[in-house]
Amino acid sequence: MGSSFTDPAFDSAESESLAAIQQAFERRLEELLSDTQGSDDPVSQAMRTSLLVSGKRVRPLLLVLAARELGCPAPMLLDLGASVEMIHTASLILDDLPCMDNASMRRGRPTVHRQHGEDVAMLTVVALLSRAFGVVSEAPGLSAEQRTMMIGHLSQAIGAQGLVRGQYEDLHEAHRPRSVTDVMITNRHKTGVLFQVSLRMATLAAGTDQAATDALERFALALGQAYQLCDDLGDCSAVHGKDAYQDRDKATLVNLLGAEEVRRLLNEQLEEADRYLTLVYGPRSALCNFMRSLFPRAW
Ligand code: GRG
Repeated sequence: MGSSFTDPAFDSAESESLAAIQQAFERRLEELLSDTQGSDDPVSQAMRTSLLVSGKRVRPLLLVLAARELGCPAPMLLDLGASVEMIHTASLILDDLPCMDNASMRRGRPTVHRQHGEDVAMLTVVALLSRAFGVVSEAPGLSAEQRTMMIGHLSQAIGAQGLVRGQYEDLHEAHRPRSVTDVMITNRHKTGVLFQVSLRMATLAAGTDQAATDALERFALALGQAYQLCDDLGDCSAVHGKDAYQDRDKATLVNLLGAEEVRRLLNEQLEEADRYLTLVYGPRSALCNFMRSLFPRAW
């Protein structure tokens, strides 16, 4: 996950186009928050500082790359990616609160509640979630049916059987003895579902057939497991800009199985992700190269 967009995994043309997508995405995020610009209310300021900082933008880039390679035109994709990034950022702010992970640093900066207080942090979460749904409802070039389906999938991904469930399990189960399957289910809810909904939005935007939709959702879930395993291995904590050793006492797979076995599992998940991608795009795709760049030690 320590990738930059000049990784050797990309050939120069792809690298250029990925950098261009990333720049366009940052500009669009800024535009979508334009009503908060120059505002001196702390919630608007916290929305800007939490969102318009150096996140890796993995989920929006997955969405945009997947949909572009399915032939979908670009403008609406940036907005859809922005909505997912707003939800992801909201989840990080909530996760950092003293009643949850009690983190002091995020994305290389003091956490929102440390900067502005817990009340502002919680209101910022609500404001970002609300804006995320607003962005989908206004995104250009979508039919009413596409919008409704996307909003339904996003709501499920966040809800009691999605991110919320993963977070609850992480807070309340992770300090007890757990099986490998239990931990993988939590990881799926904490990380996989937001990757899955990003790919789902890409396939809905592109109007893809069911077989490709299924394959890309399986790709996303395998990638989500790999991402979480990489995080557990600690290979990535520096680039997260979050507190180190936060997982020391948790039943992570590294604590249960040891680092070597987790590296083997990580490679297994990446191979699975690769297989599903190949089914849809063939052996060479920008999405595949992007995935590889996220795990430089595995390849
Ligand atoms: C309010 C949307 C919402 C959810 C409520 C708090 C909560 C439930 C869920 C949080 C779950 C959680 C903390 C998942 C962590 C997933 C993860 C791998 C985070 C790190 O993602 P990166 O590496 O970080 O993409 P950056 O900062 O680069 O975006």
